[in-house]
Amino acid sequence: MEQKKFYITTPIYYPSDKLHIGHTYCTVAADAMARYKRLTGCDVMFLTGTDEHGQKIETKAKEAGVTPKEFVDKIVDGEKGVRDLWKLMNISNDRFIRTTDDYHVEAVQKIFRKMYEKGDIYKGTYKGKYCTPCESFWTESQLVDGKCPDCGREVKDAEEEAYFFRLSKYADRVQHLLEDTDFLQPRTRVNEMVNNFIKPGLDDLCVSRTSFNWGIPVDFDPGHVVYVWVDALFNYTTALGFLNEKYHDYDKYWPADVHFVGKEIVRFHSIIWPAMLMSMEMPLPKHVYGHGWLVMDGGKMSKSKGNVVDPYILAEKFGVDALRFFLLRTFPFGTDGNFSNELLINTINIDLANDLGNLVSRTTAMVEKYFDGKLPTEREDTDGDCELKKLASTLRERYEKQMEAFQFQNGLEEIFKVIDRANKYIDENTPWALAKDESKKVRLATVMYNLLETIRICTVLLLPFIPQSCEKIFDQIGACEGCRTWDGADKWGSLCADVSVHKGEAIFPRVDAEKALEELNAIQEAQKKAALPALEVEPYVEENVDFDTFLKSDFRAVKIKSCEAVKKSDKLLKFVLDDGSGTDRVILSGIHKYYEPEELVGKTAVAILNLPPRKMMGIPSCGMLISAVHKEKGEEKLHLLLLDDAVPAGAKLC
Ligand code: ME8
Repeated sequence: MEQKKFYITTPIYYPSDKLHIGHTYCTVAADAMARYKRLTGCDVMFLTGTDEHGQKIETKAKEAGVTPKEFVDKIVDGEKGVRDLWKLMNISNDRFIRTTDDYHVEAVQKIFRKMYEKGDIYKGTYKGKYCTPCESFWTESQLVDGKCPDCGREVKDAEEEAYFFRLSKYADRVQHLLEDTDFLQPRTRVNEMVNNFIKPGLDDLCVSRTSFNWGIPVDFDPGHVVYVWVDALFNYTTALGFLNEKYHDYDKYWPADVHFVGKEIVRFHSIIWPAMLMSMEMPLPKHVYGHGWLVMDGGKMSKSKGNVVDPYILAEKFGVDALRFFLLRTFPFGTDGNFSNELLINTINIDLANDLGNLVSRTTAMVEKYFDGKLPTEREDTDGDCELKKLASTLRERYEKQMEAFQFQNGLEEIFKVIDRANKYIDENTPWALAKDESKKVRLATVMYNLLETIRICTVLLLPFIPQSCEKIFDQIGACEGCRTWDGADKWGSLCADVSVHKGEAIFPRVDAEKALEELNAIQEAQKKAALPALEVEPYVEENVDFDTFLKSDFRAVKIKSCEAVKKSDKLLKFVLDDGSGTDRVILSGIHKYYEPEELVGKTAVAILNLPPRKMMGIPSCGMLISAVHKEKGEEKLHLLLLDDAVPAGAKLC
């Protein structure tokens, strides 16, 4: 029988910043799917990569004082860059594409020319609204409150000579694809696409730019670069060798079985992408799955809000498998999920440390203790064993159903139902009591074997999620190569009857929740602070004061004769000042947070004198010292306005 093929892709990421846990989510999901399909015996092609052109990258590179290519090279290939992150997360991609790779550039030029020669790309003038961060053109009717419907930011009027793709020509065929097939999943995304984008009328799509250079040049019209989304979407085919000589797997793997994409780019993948493929007369991918976002406190993660979560920090603290597991166990793939550190720690402690980890360590410890690590081969099954055996030996079927529908959370839920049942089975059978009675040794061995078998089956099916930990569990329970496989996962009794276990260290140590939370919260606070503007000055006053009023303000140079903290006040300093009048003046000022009294004595400051006296802590204050205030990284800073000591007391400031 011919081996089944499976081609899966992630979106290719913009290397405009370091990737965060939200980006990791989709790649981990795609990796679990790819591993699952390999486990079932498929010949898998798993592609990821980076989408490196466009205005945003050009602008960021300019800000950083480097070329766009140098800029993206650092984020893609540099330390803790995109490739490093996927290595860390144990991502098993078969290929990695960069859209700046020569073979891709040449292929996109050929694709653009083909659609042009066919008449599906034509030259016109673009007038419309452009969102620079999203690199998207919008019509007036698509804007939400006059802003970009994707990111909510300001759009600007844009007009340029440009090439257009006849998207409108394919509207009916795309609508049929969405409504009448299972191309786009989950189904809930279909209405949104049809009602918001297709029914209001699909305009032709602007597919070239002249306002910046960092893109693939249109080879027959210099000055134009290919719209970044056209360039990016075709990566799924050029990475297989479509219209290039770098690879030769296009016929083998295309069409893709599934593109995993985030919900905000479903529009590009379910409308524009199929329309362009139709134009190119290429087969369409079988599915596009639009997953939800990981949000923080209800909002999308973004560097400017300082609420991005760094996967490096989490992986280092809790382990890669724990992080992979958390992402797919906690959130349904199709909808948004609210990330929190508490949730992460709870999932690790409850599912991994308590349920799975304990099951493995209790079972292996008992086999070591009661049988010196090697089970005898005789068995004595009872009716009470049937439920566990049945549940475990039919698990693969239930799990498969969920995995085929990309329902990772449900697939894991099925496994954990069996793990829970196995833990209960230990309590029901009380092996420690059986061990006390020599005549119950065979029964004890049976209970142990049933537990090891259940663990083995669950571990096979956990392989796509926590591959490194599964290998450790297999080693601990003495699973032979043959019983670590998909075929072995629905065959009860695959484990050798006289199996030897090797209890090792705890695979998922319990996390000290309080300590870990404190550390993570401190890191996130620091991050939020770092995201605040470096310098912030008080808002400017719009209202004018008339000149005469201003002249009435009596600003003078004053010498600080003495300065002391006001009793029972954290903030107030009491200044005795020489204002040139011959009589001491007392002013209180709430600046103790910024200055120690001694450091100000003898200095020449500025005060406004003709304010009505004000009592503070029972002491009258006659005037006000002038300071400069601003915020630095959100923290208030104050500098008392000091003059050259040559300025005499009483000199008027005007
Ligand atoms: O969109 N939760 O690149 P990108 C879940 N280059 N997913 C998230 C997320 C979050 N908090 N934040 C981002 C692009 N993502 C294009 C793709 S494909 C031909 C071109 C997901 O780096 C987002 O939804 O901005 C998207 O699917 C992916 O990360 C890449 O986003």
